[in-house]
Amino acid sequence: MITLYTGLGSGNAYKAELMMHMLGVPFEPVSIFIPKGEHRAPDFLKLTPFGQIPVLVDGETVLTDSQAILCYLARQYGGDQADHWLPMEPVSLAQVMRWLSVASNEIQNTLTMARAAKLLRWEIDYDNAVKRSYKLLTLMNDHLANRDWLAAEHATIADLACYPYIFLAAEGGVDTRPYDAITAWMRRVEDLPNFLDMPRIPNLPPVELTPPPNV
Ligand SMILES: N[C@@H](CCC(=O)N[C@@H](CS)C(=O)NCC(=O)O)C(=O)O
Repeated sequence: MITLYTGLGSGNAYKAELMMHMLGVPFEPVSIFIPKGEHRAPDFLKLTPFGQIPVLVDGETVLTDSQAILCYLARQYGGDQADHWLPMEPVSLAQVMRWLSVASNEIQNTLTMARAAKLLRWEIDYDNAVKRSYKLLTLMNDHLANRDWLAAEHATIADLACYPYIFLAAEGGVDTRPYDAITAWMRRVEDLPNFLDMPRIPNLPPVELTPPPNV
């Protein structure tokens, strides 16, 4: 049985949960509560010195990083859909990797940071994170204007990697509603077979949305 170290509110951990749910792979969740510092506990740091969730343990295999975990799940448990989720043909593989990089860099450093500033009171330049979030949303909206999926003609792990923190944008004060192509893409992701809604942190105080620049 797979064990997933996860945590309520973590978009990165949700990526792994979503993929396993969609593939019908059973797993046992172990909750790590970051606000209480459980990610710094010695036993957890033995699993990952980075002290981050998610961590996936499958037998002898211990994997960290949500993008890496998505790759593993697609190829190990994707069955006859493995090539769909993560194609091995060089150009298609590169297209998927490109958007996995966007998930772990551009999205993480803009939308995720704006949310961390609001939710976890991280001391970052919030206005700059919001400004760069809107710049990224504009780029992604343009990219999706004439295609259904980020990296291929069908859904891939790139879509699952990019979805969570765009879905959670409002918790960081970022308004995705004016971005029509992104909104339509999110609905397509949510309509995928066996989609799992992200469990939400209850009773979050409302966050004031920063108006987006003209789109
Ligand atoms: N690149 C990693 C980032 C993981 C990450 O930042 N996890 C957050 C929760 S969403 C965390 O554990 N933060 C605690 C910390 O960095 O100290 C991934 O994509 O999984």
